Amino acid sequence: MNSNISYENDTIAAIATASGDGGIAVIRISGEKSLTIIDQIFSKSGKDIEIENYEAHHLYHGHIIEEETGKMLDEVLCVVMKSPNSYTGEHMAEIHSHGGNLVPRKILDLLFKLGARPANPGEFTLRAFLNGKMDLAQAEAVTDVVNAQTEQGLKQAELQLEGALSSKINNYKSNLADILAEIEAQVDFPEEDIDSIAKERLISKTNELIENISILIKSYEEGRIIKNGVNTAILGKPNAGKSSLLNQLIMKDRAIVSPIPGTTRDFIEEMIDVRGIALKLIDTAGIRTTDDQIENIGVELAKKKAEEAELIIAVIDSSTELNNDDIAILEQIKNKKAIIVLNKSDIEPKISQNDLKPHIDSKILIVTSAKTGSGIEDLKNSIKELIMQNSSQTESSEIVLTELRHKLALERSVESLESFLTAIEINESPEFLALDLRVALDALGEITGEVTTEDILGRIFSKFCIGK
Ligand SMILES: Nc1nc2c(ncn2[C@@H]2O[C@H](COP(=O)(O)OP(=O)(O)OP(=O)(O)O)[C@@H](O)[C@H]2O)c(=O)[nH]1
Ligand SMILES: [Mg+2]
Repeated sequence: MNSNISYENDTIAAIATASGDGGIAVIRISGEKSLTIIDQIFSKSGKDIEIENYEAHHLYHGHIIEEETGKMLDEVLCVVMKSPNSYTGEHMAEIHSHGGNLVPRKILDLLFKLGARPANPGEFTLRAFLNGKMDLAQAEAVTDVVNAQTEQGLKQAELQLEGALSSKINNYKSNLADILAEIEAQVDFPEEDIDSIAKERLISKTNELIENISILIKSYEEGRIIKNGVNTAILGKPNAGKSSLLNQLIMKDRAIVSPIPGTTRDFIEEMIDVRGIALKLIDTAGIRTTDDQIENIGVELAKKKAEEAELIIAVIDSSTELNNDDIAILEQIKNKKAIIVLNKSDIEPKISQNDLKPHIDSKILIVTSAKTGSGIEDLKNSIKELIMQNSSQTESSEIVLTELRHKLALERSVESLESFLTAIEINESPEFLALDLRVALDALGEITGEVTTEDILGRIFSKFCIGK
């Protein structure tokens, strides 16, 4: 067990499935008292067996009985898992009851009555980590699997859960530990300089390590996009076809479309998968100067969404003359990652691509018709191209960094390794050199969780759902 973290040994329970309509719900319990509590409410069908003699990971049919009243609550399946061979490493059980809101809730209440307490978000996985069933990077991946939005996001989360990131980090740690061991062997002979051959070797080993870690750090640009998706605002003057474009991209009639300028007032958000990238598309109110109070709120909101967005799709209506509203919008997004869409290509144009050129710098221009769908595939290609332009685009089987916490830890590790290189060049004492290396090693240990604090764990697991 992780030694510097306090560990509550009590028994926790939660409904692990999502609430609402559903055929089956799973209620989970973990901790010392799990089996004795289950024994008091679960009546197995057929031959009676002591709960201690249940076969682990084996589904038993039976009923949940309210002990006080003898009333049958539900017909269920029950599985027990015995410490240490369970997800949390503790005694565990799961009850598969009928779904809906009431039955699982009543079963959970029975568990609470008999001594279990409500599990905190992520507490089952926290226990799995504290009991050494998985390391911290793997535990973090559990919630990434649950929250994955795209195939690629899921793939990365699964890789991390299987330990692909951890094994990379462990590899760095082992190389670093070798260097540290050599330096520490010198600590007892502080008056002797490290011989020059050994010194060169240590420097070259450290450089190689820095290079490898830096490649992983670089992959965060791609990993961040894979995991979190990209906030994308659709901007343009009223009637440009923004809502029509949103509907085309998500392939359903989500936003109201009408020939009346100022149709969209509030913003509308939809997640879509564009060529493997999760986009959070935000359709906004048409931006123009207006006296209408409500429309104005929408316009301000649109501007705010534009500021927050990482990518802008600016829609220009090619069937009307370019006006000041268009130019103001193009001006506003000058320094942003943006694609310009010249829409309504199916009707007589009043604007040519050349008219737009002076206002859009080197931004990508795509001609579309949100009515017929022409140009939409080009738009999707350009979105992917633009978003991925700074990323290394690794093979999909290769692990990338998806977590800012990991990136920051790796950067700290590289910083200390660089400081070690500077120090060894000027023949600093071995004790001093070892210090830098230990800081670098600790930074790596934070990723896999050998070095951690309650605070770090609190922040990580509070993002989980209850029951996971
Ligand atoms: N011919 C043609 N009409 C289009 C196209 N795109 C949108 N329209 C029409 O233009 C009008 C405005 O479309 P919307 O999608 O509501 O425009 P909007 O930019 O969301 O407008 P606001 O919400 O008012 O800002 C509607 O009548 C659409 O049918 C297009 O590519 N070709
Ligand atoms: Mg609209």
